[in-house]
Amino acid sequence: MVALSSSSKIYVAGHRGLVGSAVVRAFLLKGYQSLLVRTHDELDLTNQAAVHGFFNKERPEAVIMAAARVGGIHANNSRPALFIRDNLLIQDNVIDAAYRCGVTKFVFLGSSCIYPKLAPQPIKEDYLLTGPLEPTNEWYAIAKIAGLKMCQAYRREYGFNAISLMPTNLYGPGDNFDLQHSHVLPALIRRIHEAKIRGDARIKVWGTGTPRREFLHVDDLADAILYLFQNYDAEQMLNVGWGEDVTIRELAELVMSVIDYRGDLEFDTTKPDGTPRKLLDVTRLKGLGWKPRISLETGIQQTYAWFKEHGALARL
Ligand code: GFB
Repeated sequence: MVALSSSSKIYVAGHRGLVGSAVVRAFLLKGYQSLLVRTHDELDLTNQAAVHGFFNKERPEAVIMAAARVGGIHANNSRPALFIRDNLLIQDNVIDAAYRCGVTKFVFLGSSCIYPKLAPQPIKEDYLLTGPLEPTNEWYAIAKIAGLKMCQAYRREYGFNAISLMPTNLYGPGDNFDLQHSHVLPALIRRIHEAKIRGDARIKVWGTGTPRREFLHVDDLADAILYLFQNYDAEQMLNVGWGEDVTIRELAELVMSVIDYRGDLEFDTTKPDGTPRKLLDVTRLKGLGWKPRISLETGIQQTYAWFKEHGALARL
């Protein structure tokens, strides 16, 4: 295991996003004092020269790669070029610069959408590249597959110590609550909250409500990242999930009960369902000694409290 101390310089890429901000919270709490961060205005990660210049100057010892172009089903489906271009550029620049500047530990983050649309459930890491992808997010998925393969290739050829983690659908404080471009959970929190305030009799839910999704609180993910940062140094990528999933209808009902909204659900079947199910098999991660703690109900309560305090447009 690579020895990194609490004073090691660790670059958290994407520290203002949902994942990056949770990583910063978790690492600070654990005593890591030398976190290096840059806003998008300070450093454009799609700019190769800027990224290499930054690494040459700052020479971080470790990197948590939480920077990515992300969004929900509509954002992915409507902006294929943006999603594949930005993600390929960002990860290519950061992985290569980190290797060239002697980074001794690199954590790459992917997504459960890298797996085939109709993969057997729960999805084991070995099912990667065994079938066609879900069309609504194949551009993002292809970029993420390229990222994890790049990490494996750099490990094999150059001995670069990169690990890759594949989180399931995430949510939590600092999420994007935009009604068009966000993921389902923040969209439902906002839509149901606003419907309650207006006194609407019903709310709209995209799709049929039958797809199943697994949700992991971002503070659990940050805890897993910290644990694996300290305890895992291998090529094999790891799924990070909660271990159970719910239908979108069940999710909407849970959010309604947390918000105490008594209206009806109306399903807008002109909107896509996406993949029918993507429950991750987390046997490997459990075997390494880590498990999540924040139940979906507790996590939604906490995220709703954050949303009420910060508002729809707030990011961390
Ligand atoms: O969270 P979501 O956008 O992403 O949608 P995916 C999950 C499910 O919730 C889909 C339904 O079946 C949506 O149709 N849904 C219902 C809604 N109401 C809404 C709503 O108001 N907003 C949204 N966004 N969905 C994403 C990928 O797929 O998952 C990304 O596109 C990434 O690439 C991410 O992998 C984790 O789970 O379908």
